[in-house]
Amino acid sequence: MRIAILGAGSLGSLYGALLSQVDGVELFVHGRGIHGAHMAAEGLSVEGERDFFVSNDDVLFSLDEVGLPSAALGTLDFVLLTGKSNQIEMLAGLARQLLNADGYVLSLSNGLGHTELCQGVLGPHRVFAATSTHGAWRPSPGTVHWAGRGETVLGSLSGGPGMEEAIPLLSVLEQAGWSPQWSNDGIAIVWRKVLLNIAINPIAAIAGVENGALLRPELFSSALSTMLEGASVARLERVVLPDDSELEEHLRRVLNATSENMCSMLQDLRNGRRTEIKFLNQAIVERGERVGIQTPLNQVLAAMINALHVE
Ligand code: KPL
Repeated sequence: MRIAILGAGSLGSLYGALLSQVDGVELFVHGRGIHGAHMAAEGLSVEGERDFFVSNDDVLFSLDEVGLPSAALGTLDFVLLTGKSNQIEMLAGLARQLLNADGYVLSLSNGLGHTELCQGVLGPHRVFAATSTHGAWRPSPGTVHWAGRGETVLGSLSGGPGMEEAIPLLSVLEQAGWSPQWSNDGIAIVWRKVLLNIAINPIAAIAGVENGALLRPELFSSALSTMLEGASVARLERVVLPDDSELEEHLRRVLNATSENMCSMLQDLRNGRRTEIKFLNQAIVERGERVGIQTPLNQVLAAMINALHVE
């Protein structure tokens, strides 16, 4: 099976590294900048939950600055988009060039709207919903630290492929050690991940703490209230969610599993990168206005993160 990872930052590099260990997978990992250049020149090191090295003899690493390798065009069975939400439209355009006639795409990005952008570029028949709650960050270029085992969930979207089409990828992800789950409600899985990110990311980023610190009662209650504001918007959009106590339990589980991780928003701020706030808390505020409810906690958090952005 030929699989590509496009937008290989921390999470994408981790998915690539584990998939590279599975027999029968031909892997192509497309990155950029100094991390991408290190992977292409010297390979990729993984540390944390597992320590191992991926040689550049075993994986085709390529660089956005150089372009897609022509040998890969039109040959890929599955493309995983792991870039930031604001890169997904561009990455979906690259995926269109890479996929074979029966190939599929999934976007593991955070936030609302990226899956619809993929469907717009590639057509709904090629797109799965997907989420990941694994924790990963980059201590140095060419190295990814796996900072917490989370969950990988794939799901179907209206007009999109179903479980039968996902089985080959689910089986490879299982062999790579990801224990993937399947859902027939792709919209709900994207929202459940968004609810975690609006609760965890801005608070951990502003406080400058690892995820586990949000288990402290005062931070946990702020995170939970922010999450439940988002859940009210989702329910008014007719998204089917579990009840609040189950959402709370999910938040606690992910904070425990990724307690030593620096969330992606904290990493973005520390590295002077634009955050995904527009697709997270800011999107909740805008959608709340559309369905007629106020979301003051999300509004304050979005304003604070926007004020911290380096232009
Ligand atoms: O998705 C994440 C992120 O950091 O963006 C979590 C699951 C919160 C892990 O840190």
